[in-house]
Amino acid sequence: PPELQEKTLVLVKPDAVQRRLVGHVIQRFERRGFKLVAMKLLQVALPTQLPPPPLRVPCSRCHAECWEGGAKGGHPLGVPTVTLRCHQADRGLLDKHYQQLQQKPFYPALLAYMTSGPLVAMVWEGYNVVRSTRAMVGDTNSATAAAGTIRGDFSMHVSRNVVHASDSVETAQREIGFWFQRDELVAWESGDRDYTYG
Ligand code: DGT
Ligand code: DGI
Repeated sequence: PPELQEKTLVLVKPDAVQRRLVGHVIQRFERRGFKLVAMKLLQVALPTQLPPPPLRVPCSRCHAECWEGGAKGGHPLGVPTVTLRCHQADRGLLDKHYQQLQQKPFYPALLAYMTSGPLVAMVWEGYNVVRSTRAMVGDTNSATAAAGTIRGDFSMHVSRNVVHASDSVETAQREIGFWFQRDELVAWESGDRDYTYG
């Protein structure tokens, strides 16, 4: 049923990866009963942090030039040593994701934080998942986030607030499209569905 297939984007931000909180965050969504349908670790890089692409070759996934480039210095047999995959992991991704915040005074600090280390992007699925996830994540400002929420339990400050979660069904659809290619989402049947939803 479509109402069980609602999806939301959750980002486990770089502070949470550094603090080894990834598992704690995932556990909360699993325990609630939501279904994980996509997940990847990625480093979003500012253009100045990008290594010069060793080879200008089309990315095998997006068929455009991808900053990941090809084989470093060339393989002796001419076989690429790096699988070409475009993670769209450049600053433009964050500019799209935080479109409504670009004019805020803290946006440069937000960009620096979000590119400071790897983050984990996930798509969770289930009944009312967008609204439930916002409730599980808590207030944007960690200082006022309720105890029992992810931010209320794991974070002290708005500028290091551990996770992102989409704020509406429409936003979720857009954000999932920013962070994932269609074929990175996995449709699967969970065996406990009748015990989760009745
Ligand atoms: P940082 O980025 O955590 O290392 O520290 P700062 O000092 O660069 O400040 P940051 O990035 O947390 O915040 C930038 C500006 O945003 C700051 O001058 C005031 C504002 N701000 C920070 N936290 C809050 C907050 O919790 N509530 C409100 N209303 N404004 C905040
Ligand atoms: O959807 P949320 O993450 O709960 O909140 P949002 O979309 O309004 O803001 C996105 C992120 O921007 C938020 O998770 C942390 C950061 N942010 C928001 N307000 C402030 C802020 N960062 C700083 N330093 N100061 C702020 O006032």
